[in-house]
Amino acid sequence: MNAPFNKFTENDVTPEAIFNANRRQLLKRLGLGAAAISLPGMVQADVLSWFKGNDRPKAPSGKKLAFSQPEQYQAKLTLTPEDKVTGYNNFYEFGLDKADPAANAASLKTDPWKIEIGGEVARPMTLDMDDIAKRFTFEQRIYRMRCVEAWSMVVPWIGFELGKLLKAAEPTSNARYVAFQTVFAPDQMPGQKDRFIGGGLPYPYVEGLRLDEAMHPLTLLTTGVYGKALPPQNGAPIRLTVPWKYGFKGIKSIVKIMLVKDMPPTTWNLLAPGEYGFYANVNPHVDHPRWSQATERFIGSGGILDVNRQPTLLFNGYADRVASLYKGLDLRENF
Ligand SMILES: Nc1nc2c(c(=O)[nH]1)N[C@H]1C(S)=C(S)[C@@H](COP(=O)(O)O)O[C@H]1N2
Ligand SMILES: [Mo]
Repeated sequence: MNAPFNKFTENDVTPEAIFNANRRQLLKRLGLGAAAISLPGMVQADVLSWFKGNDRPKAPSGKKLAFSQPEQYQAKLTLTPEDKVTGYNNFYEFGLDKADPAANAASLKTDPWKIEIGGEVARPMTLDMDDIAKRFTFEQRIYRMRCVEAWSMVVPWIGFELGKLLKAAEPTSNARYVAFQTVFAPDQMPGQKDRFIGGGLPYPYVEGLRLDEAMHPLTLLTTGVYGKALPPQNGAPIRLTVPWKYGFKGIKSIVKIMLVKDMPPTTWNLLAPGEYGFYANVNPHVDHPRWSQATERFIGSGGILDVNRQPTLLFNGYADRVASLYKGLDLRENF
């Protein structure tokens, strides 16, 4: 992403860009001066350690979850390895570097946890994670995941349809959008306290969906990954997964879900409205103002020399399921 303090784009830090470059040359090439060379977090882990593949944080082992594996959602796609799914993250509350969340997010207290569902509903409710496990059955769904920064993964998430929770709350006829909020806990989330650590985003992180998007069966509330409860860096204990949209829509560590009348504010849109829209549907034909979205770098099992560029798919490959939601909408205008 491109917070004010994150001076280079994802395209500048692809393996291609750093091939044959040592740390100093790289920083120079990125136009960063001597001061930047002392920025250890941003550059070293993402660019150097990460794709060397040798000093990633070990995947934490969360609690095993009970879940089914519905055939239609066990896509036959090459999975991104677990250590990358749980070690290469965006969670700016814990820092801007891809390795920061895995290193720092254990400070977040995720148990006990309460999530409030309210606003334009007949049955507002507050649930803890036990309530959620009792009311909803979890399924594994293998989904493509595409970050707006033009990298992608394939992830075996575990969760349940957001629509089932919303139905239980009984949206009123006024409800047209759903607004989500991440926990605000500056004492546990250094990025919420310090704008240099948190990239200058307004916190708490907020996101939103149109009600029909939220009710779509592909839209998940996610409680686990790789067979276990979510580790904190992936948004424990509960986060959103909307597989046809850019990753920033997948708000983590949710405490509040409000049904509302008007389009709610969203964090990246507040920061840079010309770059990150409300819809954020994955679309190879609508470029980010500063980089192409036509292709993406798939993060698989390879190391620094493997450059897995592949074409970006319209709606991230889910067009047959979701394109009808956007009939008559100009996708370029509503990016
Ligand atoms: N609260 C919060 N949620 C967030 C983010 C964040 O910084 N804070 N980053 C988003 C972005 S940009 C992406 S790509 C995904 C990354 O999810 P993952 O780390 O589980 O792959 O989380 C999204 N949810
Ligand atoms: Mo992202």
